Amino acid sequence: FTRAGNVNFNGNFCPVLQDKKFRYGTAGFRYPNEEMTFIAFRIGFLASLRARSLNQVVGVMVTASHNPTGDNGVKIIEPTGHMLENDWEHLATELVNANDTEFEELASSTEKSIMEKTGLKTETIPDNAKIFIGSDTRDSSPWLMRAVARGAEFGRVLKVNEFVNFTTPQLHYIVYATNKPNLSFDRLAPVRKTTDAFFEFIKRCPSKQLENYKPSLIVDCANGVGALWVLEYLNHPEQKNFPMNITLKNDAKDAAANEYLNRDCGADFVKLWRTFPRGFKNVPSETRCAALDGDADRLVYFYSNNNGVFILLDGDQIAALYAKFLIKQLELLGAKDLSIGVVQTAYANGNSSRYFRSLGIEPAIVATGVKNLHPKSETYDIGIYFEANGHGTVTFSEKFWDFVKETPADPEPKIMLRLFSQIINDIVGDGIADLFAVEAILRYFDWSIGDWASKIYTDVPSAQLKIPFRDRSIFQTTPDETRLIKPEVMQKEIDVWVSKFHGARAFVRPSGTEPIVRIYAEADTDENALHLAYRIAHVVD
Ligand code: NG1
Ligand code: ZN
Repeated sequence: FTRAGNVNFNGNFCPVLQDKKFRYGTAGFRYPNEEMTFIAFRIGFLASLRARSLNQVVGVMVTASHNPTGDNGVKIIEPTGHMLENDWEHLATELVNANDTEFEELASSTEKSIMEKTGLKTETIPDNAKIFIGSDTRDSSPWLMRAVARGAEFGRVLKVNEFVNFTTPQLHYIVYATNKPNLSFDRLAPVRKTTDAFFEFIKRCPSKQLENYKPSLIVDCANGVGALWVLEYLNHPEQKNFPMNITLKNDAKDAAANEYLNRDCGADFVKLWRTFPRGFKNVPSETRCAALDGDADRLVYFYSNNNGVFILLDGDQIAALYAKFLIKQLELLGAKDLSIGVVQTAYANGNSSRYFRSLGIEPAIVATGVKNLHPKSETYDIGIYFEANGHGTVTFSEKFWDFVKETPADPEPKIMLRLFSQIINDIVGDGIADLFAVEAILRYFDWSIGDWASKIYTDVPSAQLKIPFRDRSIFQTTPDETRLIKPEVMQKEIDVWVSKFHGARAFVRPSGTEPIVRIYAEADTDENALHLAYRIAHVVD
């Protein structure tokens, strides 16, 4: 490494690219892995300043989630387990875009001003300042972890723990738990929390004789780190009595894992193409299937019905299932003073939002990215947030925790609420914890996957396209991302096209993770939704 971290993972010198502007996007920095070394180094440096100014453990996750194996990324995790604060994202962007000669000077002036603001001497390294670096299964990850560690060292933090082959949500949870004085740090703590509560929940489900729910599930692991972790969940002390059996597919754990990571499989593939991932050809109809993404923070369900039609149950459907269960428990308890809310993005299927309205909940629409959904969700006693792509969870307020505290002779719905809150990873969206939460609720209602698909709502037809676009900075959207402010003409043309279709809506927004623009359209039929999306693609191109 040079002082600015300019060596890529092949060992080649890699000068900071000057013709490219890098941005801390929806999920940190995500680029082709050969461009990532100096970014990882500088993020390690910034994370060390964050850890020193707060005197706590800060996380850095190395992953490019659902993106192809040639990409990688880094993002900083706050001591609370949440996404990096906005002001610091700007600092990150500034540091990463500095050229090699500017960087050292900028690094030292940044360190000075941050430590001054904290009221500490520039060189202070408080005792609890520590960096946890996590990575998924990508080939380029070990190298980038080293770059992060060197960056942290450059920022004077030598206490660094590495968590290899970790899911993104596991790293978030461990950072959170380590900073909590009363929670013990243990790699398997979140796993046990979920499975113990799941066992207890299943024991207490009202219907003893199952008519519709079948306790078996096939999981597409996207050839990513989720495959290793689902096994950890199943490896429970009482594993012989595990209340369901799970078959893993696309669970390559060796060199092939990288070649096939997220390729024709995984939650993003299934959501985007609405079709079976590779390896699912012979799965019988009406069989419940689920897909994780490469770092296991997303989850979607799918199956083909008896007519051979592929049906997707995405993040919106999971949110609706959670809402149905949670509202039922609150009703049974007559607990009127606990607020319940739902947070979605512009990509939420129109019928999911209508379903929430029918339950008396007006969903809040915020900009794409968990960093925007999570804080809004925390404004409710029970906040359910999901991106349509399957990333989400449920958050709980202090009032909720007080309410579910164990007392003698607790009514059953209160126990079920408490257990549900333990199955879930309430710190961040977690594909595997969500999987157990979905299974628990389906078991509670004694529902087959077909019941879930038909008894809540059915999707309004929609289509999503992505088109390559180099200069995404020309786009500016409204805060909820449903309209373009710039280029103004483009929005006018979109409006004209939308008005030509029945029950339609559509929008475009620049991706925060890929050099593309995303197009989303809804209309009265699948063909029309796709047709409208293509029309809008022409407007953008
Ligand atoms: P971008 O590329 O900004 O649309 C995508 C997803 C987000 C989120 C991030 C992080 C869509 C439409 N967007 O962001 O929801 O998951 O990746 O991985 O799915
Ligand atoms: Zn992911």
